[in-house]
Amino acid sequence: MQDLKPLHNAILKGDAKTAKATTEAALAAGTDPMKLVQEYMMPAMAEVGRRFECNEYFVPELLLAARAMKAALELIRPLLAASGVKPAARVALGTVKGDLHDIGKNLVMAMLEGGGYEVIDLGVNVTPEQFVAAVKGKGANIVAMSALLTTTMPAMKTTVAALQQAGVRQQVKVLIGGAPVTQKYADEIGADGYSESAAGAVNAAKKAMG
Ligand code: B1M
Repeated sequence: MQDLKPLHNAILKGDAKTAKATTEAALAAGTDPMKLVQEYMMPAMAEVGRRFECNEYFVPELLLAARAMKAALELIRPLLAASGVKPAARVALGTVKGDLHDIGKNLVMAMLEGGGYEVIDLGVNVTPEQFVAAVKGKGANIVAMSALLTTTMPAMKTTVAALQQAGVRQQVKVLIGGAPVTQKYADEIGADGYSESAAGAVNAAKKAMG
C-alpha cells in the first residue's frame, strides 16, 4: 500500500506540485479517487482551517493550501464523472454572492457529475440574477448553492426570493449546503434539499427530483 501521507502534507504546506504528483502516482497505482478525497485531502483542509482559527496560518497559507487542493482535485474530478449516461437533471451550481470559497462547491460538482447530473458551473460570487438567468436561459431544473461564510448564507434566501419573483420557483428544485448551513436553515428559507456533504448532495438531488 502506497504511503499517501505526502498528499495530506503537500496540501497542508500549500505545495501544489507535490500534491499533483502524489495524486497522479496514487491514481496510477489504482487507488480509489474517493479514498484520496475523503481520507487525505479533506482532513488536510480541515487541519488548515484549524490552524487558521488559532492564528498559526493566515490568508496566504489558506490560499496556497486551496491551490494545492485544487491541483489534486482537478485530476480526480473527471474520474468521478459518469460518461455516456443521459443526465438525470441539469444543475446550476454556484457559490453565493460575496463568497469566494469554491473547493466544497467543486467537490459537489464532481459528485453530481458522477451521479449522472449535468452541471452548469456558475463559479463563485454568483448573484441571485445569475441563478435566475441559468434557469431561464439554460434550462436548469435544479439550483444548487454553496456558502462557507455565515455572512453570505442570507444570499441563499435572497436567491430563493429572486427565483420566486422571476416566476420560476415552481419549475426548479433548490438545494443548499456548505459548512455553516443546516437543515433548519434550509427549512426556514424553503429550500427543497440540504446536504452537509458533497456525496450527500447527490441523494438530496435525487430526493428533491422525486
Ligand atoms: Co475562508 N473561511 N475566508 N478562505 N476558509 C473559512 C470558511 C472559515 C471557517 C475559517 C475559520 O475562521 N475557521 C471562516 C468562516 C467563518 C464564518 O463565516 N463562520 C473563513 C473566513 C473568515 C474567510 C475570510 C473572511 C478571511 C479573511 O479574508 N479575513 C475570507 C472570505 C473571502 C470571501 O469568500 N469573500 C476567506 C478566504 C478564504 C480563501 C480565499 C483564502 C480560501 C478559499 C479558497 C478557495 O475556496 N478557492 C479559504 C479557505 C481555504 C478556508 C478554509 C480553511 C477551508 C474551506 C474548504 O475549502 N474546506 C475554511 C475553514 C474550514 O472549512 N475548516 C475557511 C474543504 C471543503 C471540502 O469543505 O467547503 O465545507 P467545504 O465543503 C464541504 C461541505 O460543506 C459540503 O460538501 C463539501 C465536501 O463534503 N458542501 C455542500 C459545500 N457546499 C455544498 C453545497 C451543497 C451540498 C454540500 O449543495 C448544493
